[in-house]
Amino acid sequence: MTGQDRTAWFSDARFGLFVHWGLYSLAARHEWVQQRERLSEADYQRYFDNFRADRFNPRQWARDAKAAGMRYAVLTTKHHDGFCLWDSELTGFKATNTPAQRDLVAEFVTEFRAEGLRVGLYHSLLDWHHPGFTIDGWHPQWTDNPDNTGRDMDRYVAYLHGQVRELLTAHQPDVLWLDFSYADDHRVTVGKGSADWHAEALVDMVREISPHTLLNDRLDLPGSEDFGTAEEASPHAGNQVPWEACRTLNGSWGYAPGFQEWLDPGQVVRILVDCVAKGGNLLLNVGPDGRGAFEPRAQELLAAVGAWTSVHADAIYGASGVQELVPPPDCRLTRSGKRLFVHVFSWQSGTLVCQGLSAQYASFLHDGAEVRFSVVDEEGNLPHLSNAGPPGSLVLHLPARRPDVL
Ligand code: FUL
Repeated sequence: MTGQDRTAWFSDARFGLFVHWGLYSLAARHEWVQQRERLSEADYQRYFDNFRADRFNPRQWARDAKAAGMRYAVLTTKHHDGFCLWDSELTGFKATNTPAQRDLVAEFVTEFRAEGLRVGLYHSLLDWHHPGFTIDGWHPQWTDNPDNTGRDMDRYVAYLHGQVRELLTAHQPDVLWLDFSYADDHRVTVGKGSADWHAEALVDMVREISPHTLLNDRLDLPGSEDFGTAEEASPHAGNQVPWEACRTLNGSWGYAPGFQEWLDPGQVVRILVDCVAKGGNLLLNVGPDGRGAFEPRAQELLAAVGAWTSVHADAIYGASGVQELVPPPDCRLTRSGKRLFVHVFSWQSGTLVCQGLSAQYASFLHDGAEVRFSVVDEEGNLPHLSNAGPPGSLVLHLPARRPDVL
């Protein structure tokens, strides 16, 4: 299967859900809590012993994602702490050995697919739990064993490949989201790039077992990726490969109620539009709580975003970015076939001058109401307005009040 065949659905889908869930969700203060607070294995074991997942309802997660207008979802099967959400035969450090006693990945895949969503699996290349993983400068126990005595990266890599094989074989995911290599970090000596993960063999295995699975770019093996990733930012326009920006709602990927600065639905919509206008996707994260539920405010936010995406679907799904035109100030442009969509981020009542645009008809997308327009004459004037803009510019006549869609 060619890369383009594989990515067609992805470039149409535009909007997905990222889910970070694991033992760190019980600590409730960031998914890197083990490293940041230098927690001992014993400290961390308490979360394993109390991981019940009694409010885990993946059908509800899928419905919340669908309500927002998301078309796919990516779940952390294992984050850097090494805890596995599925029933891996290669470790005892897994959800089926906690009080939860459930294969959470299998349930997630089944329920999301049943709701018509594509599924992606995030899998960490790093592993702070595996005894073979060569400790680096970010590891909680690094200071205890800086020489990595007794550690064996080959053993870890065999484990990593074996686990990816398990996931691919069981689920043939639509996306495999590996995370991450850190080539530019001077504090670490391993995990810096593709050689440490035996990345070529890993990619061959992915292509062989599950040819339709999309791979991200975090193996640092140029040419192997189906899409690029950006974190907490949108890349500039003009990227050649498909790309996806992933974003937190409040600065933490894992559940962290203490992180109070949340994006509001309007900000999320603008981030989504900005991504599409630049030719990319948005993967928006929700960190379920320690019992497996989405917080009410996350559900409310997803529903509010969905109220917008449902009436603006034509401008998002299957739409592309517009590189060749300069949008009016604080606006974004997306296109679908012959239809061009002008997204007005800050409302400007009166006239909105759109240079380089022409139109036969203009309307609001949410309700189909006509938007009247004029074209600037050769002297730069409109019938009732001089110096309206460059000759030939399309001028939209907007109502004083912004339509109340969000
Ligand atoms: C990063 C990770 O270290 C974060 O915890 C998170 O998973 C983010 C999406 O990728 O590289």
